[in-house]
Amino acid sequence: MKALFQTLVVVLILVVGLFFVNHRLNVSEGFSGSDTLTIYNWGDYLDPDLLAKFKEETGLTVVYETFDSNEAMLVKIEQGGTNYDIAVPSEYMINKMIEEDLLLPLDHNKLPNLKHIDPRFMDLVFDPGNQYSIPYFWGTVGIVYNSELLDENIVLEHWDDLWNPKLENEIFLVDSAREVLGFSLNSLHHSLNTTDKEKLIAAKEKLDLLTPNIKAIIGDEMKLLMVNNEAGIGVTWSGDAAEMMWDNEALDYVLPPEGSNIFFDNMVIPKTAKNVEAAHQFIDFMLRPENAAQNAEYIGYSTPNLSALELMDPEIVNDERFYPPDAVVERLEVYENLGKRNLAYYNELFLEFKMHRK
Ligand code: N2P
Repeated sequence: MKALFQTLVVVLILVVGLFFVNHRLNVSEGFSGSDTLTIYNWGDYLDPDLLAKFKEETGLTVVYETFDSNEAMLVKIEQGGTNYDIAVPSEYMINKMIEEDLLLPLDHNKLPNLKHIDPRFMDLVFDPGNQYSIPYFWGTVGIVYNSELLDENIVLEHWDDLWNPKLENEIFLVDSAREVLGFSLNSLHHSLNTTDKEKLIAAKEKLDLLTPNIKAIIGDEMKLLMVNNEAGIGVTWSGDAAEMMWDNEALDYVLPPEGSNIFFDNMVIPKTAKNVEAAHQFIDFMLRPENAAQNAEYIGYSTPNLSALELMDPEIVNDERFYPPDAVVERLEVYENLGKRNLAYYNELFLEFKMHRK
């Protein structure tokens, strides 16, 4: 009898022990279970107070990870090491992920706040009917510059102005293949969706000539460096520029008239998600006007949420640099999903340019 009791106690201790080990492993590996939501977002792309609010409202544990390019995000999701419940890719990548069967169709009945989204941002070609993705932020690629640091004769209006020999070591570039090859293509009056090898090589060679003017090719840290007057010019995304401009009044943002990129970053649920219910809950939480407005005022990107715009500081919403009028939007191009090979070629050229920078 005593032996049986001892055995039972040992078994009980083992079971309880295993339960805790398993729980710890799950937490540290970002495992999504019924009480956990795992989010994969761009760096600096969500007000942390909103995350706290979501946790408090739902009682869920949130695991939050960030990426700095669509390509890096794709690799991580394809590898499947972590089961993300939410990711926030851009349009061409969403299209690619749909094609590769990596996304889960969304249940619009669970998204009552979807009605707040401006119809202009719904039903776009990369995801007809928004079957797989829900608008989060949108923006452009442009030039942010510091009028106090630059010689007053320097004009920054066109992409070609970046190649001015007087701008030696003055430019930060965002570390992203399509953005950098894109503006070089635009400077040559080519589409930033071209798949023509000659045009792409010409754009890459033109970038090589920009090398003396480039101070660094970087990610989110560009914001702090520009705010601290470390360089006069940055080529980056609009919302990052807006945030810099809030902290440094000498900065301004231009969209060159020969064209640039307009992007749409949407929330998706990867097929490997473990907590589909909570993922829908999070999407709807972010669609709530007061939350979308708070997020946009914190992050600086443009919100596609019409009801949120009404709650926001009119100075932000009426700023045409970040909410450009239709006439400007018409000059902008959305990245298309160019297919595996072409995307690889863009990445290859960008890598070559970065590695052989003299
Ligand atoms: C970086 C967010 C960039 C989003 N902070 C560009 N698609």
